[in-house]
Amino acid sequence: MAKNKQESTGDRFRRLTQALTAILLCGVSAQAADIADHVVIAEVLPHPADGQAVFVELYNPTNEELTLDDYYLRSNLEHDYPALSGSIPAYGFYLIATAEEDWPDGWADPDLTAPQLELDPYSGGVALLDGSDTLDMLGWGVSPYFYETTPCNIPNQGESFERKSGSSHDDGEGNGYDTDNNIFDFHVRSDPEPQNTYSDTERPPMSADEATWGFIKDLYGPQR
Ligand SMILES: [Ca+2]
Ligand SMILES: [Ca+2]
Repeated sequence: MAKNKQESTGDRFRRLTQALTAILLCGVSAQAADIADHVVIAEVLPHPADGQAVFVELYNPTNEELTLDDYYLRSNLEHDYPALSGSIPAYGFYLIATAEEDWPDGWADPDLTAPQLELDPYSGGVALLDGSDTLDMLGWGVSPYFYETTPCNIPNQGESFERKSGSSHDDGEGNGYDTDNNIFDFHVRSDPEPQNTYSDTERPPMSADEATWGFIKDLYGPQR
């Protein structure tokens, strides 16, 4: 005859813990998978207001400094496109301006000036290449040269497109969210914030590994 085994409080707690861990890791993995593992286009101001200037800002969501020697930006199929140089810090930024004059006081200085980069203020796009590999694209308006899945809307003058930090945006957590759909991955900033290689770095939302360790420490307390 089968014994009716009573589940102990310890067993129940263990099962509950396992279930909670699984739920937590599923959620965190989905979030971490949407953070790019390469340099991305982080913020673009295609249609500056008076007193502003056109810029393209890049972000490095990885934990290592990356050299930009083979990196290029393209905004148009016919024009020459500028080669980048130098490097971008881990969790840091790199700023490209299209003109040397009229750069606003109070904005971070551009790391590179690239007059051959022509951004259309109404319907345009920009692509980031590493050698012949296209790493990332952002487009806006109607039928731009470059975009991912669905372009962003036509920008209002003075508003930038900023890549989000995650499925919801947190200003201090970088700009690494990349599902390859521009309309979901970017939001509009009414106060553009160009950041350069000297700007404070911003870590993307925590990785699955960090989340697992945090959860285990919370569960068992600090090691003695
Ligand atoms: Ca992308
Ligand atoms: Ca920015």
